[in-house]
Amino acid sequence: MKEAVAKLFETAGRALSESLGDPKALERVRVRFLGRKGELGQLFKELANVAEQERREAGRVLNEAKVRLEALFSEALEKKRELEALRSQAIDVSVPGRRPPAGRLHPITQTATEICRIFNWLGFETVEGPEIELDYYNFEALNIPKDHPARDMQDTFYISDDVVLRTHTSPLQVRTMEKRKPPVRIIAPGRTYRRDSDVTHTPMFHQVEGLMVGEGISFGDLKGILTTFVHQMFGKTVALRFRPSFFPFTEPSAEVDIACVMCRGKGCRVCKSTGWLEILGSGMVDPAVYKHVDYDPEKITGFAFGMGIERIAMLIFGIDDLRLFFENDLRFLQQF
Ligand code: 2NM
Repeated sequence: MKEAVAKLFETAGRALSESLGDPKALERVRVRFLGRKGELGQLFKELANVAEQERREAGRVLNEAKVRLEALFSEALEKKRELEALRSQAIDVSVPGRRPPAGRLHPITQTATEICRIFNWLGFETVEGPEIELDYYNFEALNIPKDHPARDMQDTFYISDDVVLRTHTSPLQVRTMEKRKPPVRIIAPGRTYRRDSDVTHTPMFHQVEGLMVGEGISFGDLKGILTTFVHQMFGKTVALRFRPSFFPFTEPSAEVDIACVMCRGKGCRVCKSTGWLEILGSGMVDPAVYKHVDYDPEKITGFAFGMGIERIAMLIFGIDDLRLFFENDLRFLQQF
């Protein structure tokens, strides 16, 4: 009997290790040895043929074998479950990664950021302020009198008699001068609003305005700073010119043109055959503005400038329709 049991263990052990990877085979092996008509059961039946004086001992051996065999199978079953768990959790490190969808900055934001970066590098501090503004800061303090055409109901969104949506970011320059003593060197980006809507105008658009005031600031400083800006923004070889203009808050005033970025000055549809593109307005701050912020116009001089970001972005990126910036079509935005 002992030999038979030892033999049983030997074959069972071999069968077990051969069937480990395969759950069905494992069950087959279990039935073969431990099932009702299994090999161990067969040995129990043979107990009847064992000599009486040895039967007790043989029975003990068989019972012990049954316990050990069952333990062996449940161990194998446990191992099999662990293997399956590992297999189902396995990570295939060779599968190519999936890139998470990433957003990006709107081309208007990119352009405004670049403009501010250049002026920050020139020592200008970026300031921001309210889009809902007092008539006083938007017009009065900027030397735009009550009967000036810029204040026309046609152009301005009025919230009440003395509150408007800012039509430019200049009110921020006034607010900053009111708070700080000269010298002041600031750049003010932001949203601006005008009652205008056609192919080349949207009721909301973006501006960057700058201001540099202090003792002894001249028109030469204006030309130097704005020339440096144009060279940084559009390239060092681009031609530019200062052309006389008018703004209520500056005197003298000048607009800056650059040689057309499309035809390099030869004349095309973009520059309307002039070879030049207007990109910003500027001038020496009118003494009337200093009176409103309690600066002494006898001591303090300075210049200011302003530009539309949409226009700059169109030139930089070669976009021919302003409205594309406001449609939020991902096919358009993903190009930048
Ligand atoms: C422009 C053109 C010229 C300007 C003036 C001022 C202030 F507050 F100092 F008077 N801020 N911005 C200015 C001057 C803006 O935009 C085309």
